[in-house]
Amino acid sequence: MNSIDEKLQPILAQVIRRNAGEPEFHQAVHEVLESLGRVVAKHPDYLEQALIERICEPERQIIFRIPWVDDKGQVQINRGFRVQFNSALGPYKGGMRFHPSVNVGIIKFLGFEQTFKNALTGMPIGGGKGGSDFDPKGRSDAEIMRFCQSLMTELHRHLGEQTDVPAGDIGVGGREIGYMFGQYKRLTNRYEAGVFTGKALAYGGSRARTEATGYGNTYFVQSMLKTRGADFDGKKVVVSGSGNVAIYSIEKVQSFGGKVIACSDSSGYVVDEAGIDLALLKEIKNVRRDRISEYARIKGQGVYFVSADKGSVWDVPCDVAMPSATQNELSGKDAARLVKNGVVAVGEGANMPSTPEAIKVFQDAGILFAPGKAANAGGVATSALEMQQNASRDSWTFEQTEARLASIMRGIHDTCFETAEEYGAPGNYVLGANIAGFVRVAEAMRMMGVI
Ligand code: NDP
Ligand code: 2IT
Repeated sequence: MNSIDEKLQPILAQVIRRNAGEPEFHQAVHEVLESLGRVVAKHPDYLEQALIERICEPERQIIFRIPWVDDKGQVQINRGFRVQFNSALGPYKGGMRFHPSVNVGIIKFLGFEQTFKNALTGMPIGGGKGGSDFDPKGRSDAEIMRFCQSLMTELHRHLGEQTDVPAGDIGVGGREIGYMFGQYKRLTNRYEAGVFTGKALAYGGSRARTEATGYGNTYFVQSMLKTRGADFDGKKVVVSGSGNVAIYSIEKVQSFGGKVIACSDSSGYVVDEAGIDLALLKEIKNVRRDRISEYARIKGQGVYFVSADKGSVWDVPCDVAMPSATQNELSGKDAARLVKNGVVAVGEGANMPSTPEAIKVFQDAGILFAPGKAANAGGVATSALEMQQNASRDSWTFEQTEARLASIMRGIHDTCFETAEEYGAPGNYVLGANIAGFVRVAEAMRMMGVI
């Protein structure tokens, strides 16, 4: 791990003291503070005005009870969260995650990262994140609907198209957004389309939003490869996960001539040297909502499944790795194996999927490494385009929307690349993303006084 400038160490100590038992949040703050030593050397006023301390403290944290009745008539209780992290650049913006592992520390790390990510997009959006420890696996449609309605019965009072605009994340896709938006509309008696993004096209969604995160990460990796005169053509790619981000990364990589040979879910991974059959994967995951082992069972000969207790998808040799499942899914050991097997680029589709040890291994080996807050920003950037279409009561074509996404991703790549050079760390996209994102938020806050 790189060290933190001694002027910034008390800030980390304070964050750890104030947010005890929240290791993911500490990890996310640690990484950003590592990058900021070079900034405070140039701008001591950021320290004098306590801008870094202020950015590390969420503006508001909401924790609430979600009671609901399951199909057997039993009362279930979950916990809901919304962390409204920073509104210097616009309304709080960020997804909702439904997963049993969700707790306040995880939502806080995600909201913190989101603040810088959203700043990097150049769009007028602040940072926030929410979710629940609800586990959607095995739940009926009716249960999902009742849960979403109960959640929104509390959360609606904290939202608004100018206040806080949620979207999807792990366990939250079009179906859940529909139920949450429907209940919001009912409770407020307002058709406020811009209060949610990731909506279906039928009621104010944007074309290309579903695809945007995976497509965006692929565009980012393409830009990184280009700095070394390379491209995706003929490259072997491994993508972890098989959810929204993974599926649309696979789709775009394939369209660029890359061959995705493995993907996973929490139960294990599949390898298909002929290239993942995306139509089958979409059918298994989006229609049947089944496990990844089904892919190997249906494909048969030559395609195999390895369960999660027997190995990791990062055991599969590849040229490009795109971790697209969850935080800390790629360890230092995994990174060392990937490097040994000849990986040349890593693009983080998920939020904080590589551990600090893994990032160090990649950077020491001179691998092109794109941190999630830059590489997966295409999702939220397209959410901002959805808000723009809602505000103007307009609807753009797929081509027009994807062209905006592609140009935003190239812009983020170039900003990170150039910022790293300017601050004396050429090729370090982590440093470039952290500094460029931070400076945008800090400048806006400085101009607004002590807020
Ligand atoms: P989905 O729910 O669609 O898919 C998540 C995938 O990751 C599933 O294959 C899931 O497997 C796997 N996964 C989730 N948790 C774990 C875990 N603890 N261990 C192993 N595998 C796990 O979510 P998304 O594709 O939307 O999100 C994936 C990542 O991308 C997250 O980190 C999210 O924060 C990030 N992201 C998402 C954006 C979006 O627009 N959706 C935008 C930017 C980032 P299983 O089904 O077995 O649980
Ligand atoms: O992590 C993320 O950027 C998301 N889950 C998408 C957020 C959004 O508001 O579109």
